[in-house]
Amino acid sequence: MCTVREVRLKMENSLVLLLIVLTVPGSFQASPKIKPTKDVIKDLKNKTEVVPASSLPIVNVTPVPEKLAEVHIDQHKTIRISKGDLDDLLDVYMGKIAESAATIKDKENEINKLQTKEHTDDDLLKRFENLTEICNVQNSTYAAKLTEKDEKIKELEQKVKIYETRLKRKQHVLTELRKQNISSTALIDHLKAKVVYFEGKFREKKDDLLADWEAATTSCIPFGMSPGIHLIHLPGFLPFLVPCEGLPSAGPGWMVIQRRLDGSVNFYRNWDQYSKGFGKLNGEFFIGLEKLHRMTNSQPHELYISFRRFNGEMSYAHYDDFVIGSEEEGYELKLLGHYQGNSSDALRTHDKMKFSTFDRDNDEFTHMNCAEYHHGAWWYDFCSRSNLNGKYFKSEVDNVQGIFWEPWYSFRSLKSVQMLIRPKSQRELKDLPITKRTPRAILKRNSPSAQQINSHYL
Ligand SMILES: [Ca+2]
Repeated sequence: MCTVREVRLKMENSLVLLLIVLTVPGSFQASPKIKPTKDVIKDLKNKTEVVPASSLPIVNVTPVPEKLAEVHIDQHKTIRISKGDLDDLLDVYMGKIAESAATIKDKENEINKLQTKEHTDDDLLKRFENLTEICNVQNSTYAAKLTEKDEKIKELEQKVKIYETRLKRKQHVLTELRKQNISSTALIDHLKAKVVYFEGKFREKKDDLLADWEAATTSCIPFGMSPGIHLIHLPGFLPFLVPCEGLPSAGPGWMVIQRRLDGSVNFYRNWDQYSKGFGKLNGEFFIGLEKLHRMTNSQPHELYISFRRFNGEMSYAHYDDFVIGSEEEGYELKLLGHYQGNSSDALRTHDKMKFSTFDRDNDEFTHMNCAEYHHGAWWYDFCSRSNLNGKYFKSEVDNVQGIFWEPWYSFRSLKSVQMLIRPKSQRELKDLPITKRTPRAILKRNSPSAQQINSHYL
C-alpha cells in the first residue's frame, strides 16, 4: 500500500511528466480535435494488437543529460527530475497502459458478447412479434368462434326452455292419463263383467237358435203364446229370424210380418228393400215380400192386423186367406179371403193388386205414382184405402201420406200397427170376436167408382 507521502510524490512526478510533455517538442502532439471515446478505444486496440505494450512509442525518448530539469514550485521548494526518474515513471505508465489495453480487450469482448446478444434479442423480438401477430389472428378467430358458440348456447338454452315447457305439459298430460287410467281400469273391469254377462246371454241365445234350428220350424206355431224372436227355415230358402207372438184376442203362434210403433224406421224405401225386408225385429220392421211369397205359398195362411189410435182405441182386421205372388207377379196380393174384425175391410180394394214402390209403379192410376203420392209402398189401386207403410206422424192427422186404414177415403193417421200371419190349419177362430163377414162381391159393389176416386185425389 502507498502512503500519503508516496501518493503525493507520484502526483508531483506526474506533474513533472506533464511539464516534460508540454516542454519537449515532439514528445506528444496534441490532436487537432477531440476523438470520440469509441475511436480512442479503437485506436488503442489497434495499437495493442500491432505493437506489444512494453514497446509502445508513446514518447520520443532521446538521450538526455543526467539532470533534465528543475522545477521551482515556490521559493523554497524545487523539484529535480532525472533520467532514472523518467524511466521509472515510464515503466509505471507503460504498465498502466498494458493494464488498460487488457481492460479494453475485456470490454471489447463484453461488447462483442453484448452485440451478439443484441442480434439474438432482435431475432427473439421478431419471433415474438410474429407469434404475437399469429396469436392476434387466432384470438380474432377464437373470438368469432366464441361469439358463434355463445349464440348457439343461447339458442340451445331457448330450446331447453321450450323442451322444459313441453316436458311439463307432457307430465301434466301423463298425470291426467294416469288418473284416467285408474278410472279406465274400473271401467274395463265393469265392461269385462258386462262381457261375461253378455257372453252368457249370447250362449243362451245361441242355444235357443240351435234349438230353433233343430226344430226346423216353418212358422211360429211351436212357440204358442210366448213372445220371442225365432229362426224360420223354409225349404230352398236361407233361414231367417222373425218375432213370434201370441195374442189374447187372436190366439197363439202368430208371426209378425210388419210393425209400426214410433217412426224410428224409414219406410219410404225402394222395390229391392221391400223385397228383402228391413228394420229392427224388436221394433219397426217389414219382413220382406219374398219371404211372404215363400211362406204363403208353402201352406195356406191367414192374416191378422191390429190397430191402435192416438186416443188409445184398439181394433183389428182378420182375413182368413192371405197369399202373395212372386216377384215376377209383382208380389200381387193374390188371395185375401174373408174379412172379420171391428175396424174395416180396408184391404179389400187392394185384392189382386200388385205391390208398388216409388221406383216401381204397379198401381191402377195411370197418371199418378200412388206410392209417391202416399209416401209409402202398398198394393195400390186407385190409389188406396189403407196405407200401413206410410209416413209416421206423432199425432193423429188427416194426411194422405200417413198410416191409415179407413172404410172410405179419409186418412186419419194411426199410432201403431202390427200385421201378423199364421198357417191356416192352426186358426183358433174361437178366440176371435164374431163380426159380420163381408163377401167380396158386396165390397166390389160398394166400392167407389174410378170417377169418384179421381175426384178425391185430383
Ligand atoms: Ca200409376
